[in-house]
Amino acid sequence: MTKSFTVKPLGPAIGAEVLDLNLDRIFDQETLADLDATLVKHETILLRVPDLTLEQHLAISDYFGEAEVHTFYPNLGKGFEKITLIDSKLGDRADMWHHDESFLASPPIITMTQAKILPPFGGDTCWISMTSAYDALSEPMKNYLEGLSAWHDMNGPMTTALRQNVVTHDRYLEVINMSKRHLHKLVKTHPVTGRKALYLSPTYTTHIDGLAPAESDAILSYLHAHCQHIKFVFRHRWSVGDMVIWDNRSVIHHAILDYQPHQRRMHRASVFDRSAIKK
Ligand SMILES: O=C(O)CCC(=O)C(=O)O
Repeated sequence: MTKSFTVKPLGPAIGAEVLDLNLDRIFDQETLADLDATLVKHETILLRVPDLTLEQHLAISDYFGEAEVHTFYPNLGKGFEKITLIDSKLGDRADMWHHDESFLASPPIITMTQAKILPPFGGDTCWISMTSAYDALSEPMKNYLEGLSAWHDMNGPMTTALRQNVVTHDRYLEVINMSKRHLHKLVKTHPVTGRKALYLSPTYTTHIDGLAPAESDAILSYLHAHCQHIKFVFRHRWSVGDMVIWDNRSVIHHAILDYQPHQRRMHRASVFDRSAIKK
């Protein structure tokens, strides 16, 4: 059977648009498997699907893994708890580089976000290919990082959001009290492609285990600057109905907060690896 869509790469390392996708075939296992393969290859893919229903959004997420109820963002409720809401009117903006929920032991592997309300300008999202950033390091640096792990902690960015007074204290204090943090390897291998990727973000990564604070700060700040080189970045200007799916095992992302006082509202679903849940 021929593929039910075509793929247009949007950059040399990261980003591709899925064209001519027939939504009637969105539930075909073959179509979903092709989407999965396209995602893994291009790390971040764009679908223009303004007619996608909430049920279809959940059906796609169900193919990729076990959809979560997000740790701290609100959701649609009423049977749609697994559709997370990121709405600037509620104070949620995601304007920081991060892997989704890397403070968890098994963070979501894939996230799919659809634009519902957009500001008249701005509000783009950017993704960094952490595989390309890894590939561009020297061999001695790759060897040095190989054995290292770093802590990812939820409380830093939550406390910042509280200090900025953009979210309600009840909601975020509850989250801060969960005090979630986890130690992850600094270099992870993608289970499908076998490619290595850096695993760190200025948002959640607090320090490299076992290093003196000054050593850890110096290496993390070098790595953050290295990853954020524009040659590793894919940037998308949203239209209402666009859905972007990204592979958290290969990319970090950042939504640009340059549209105030306008509203920006996104629906998103993120999924855990089912094989990791069973362990
Ligand atoms: O709103 C966006 O564009 C990105 C949202 C985000 O960071 C997330 O879903 O984790």
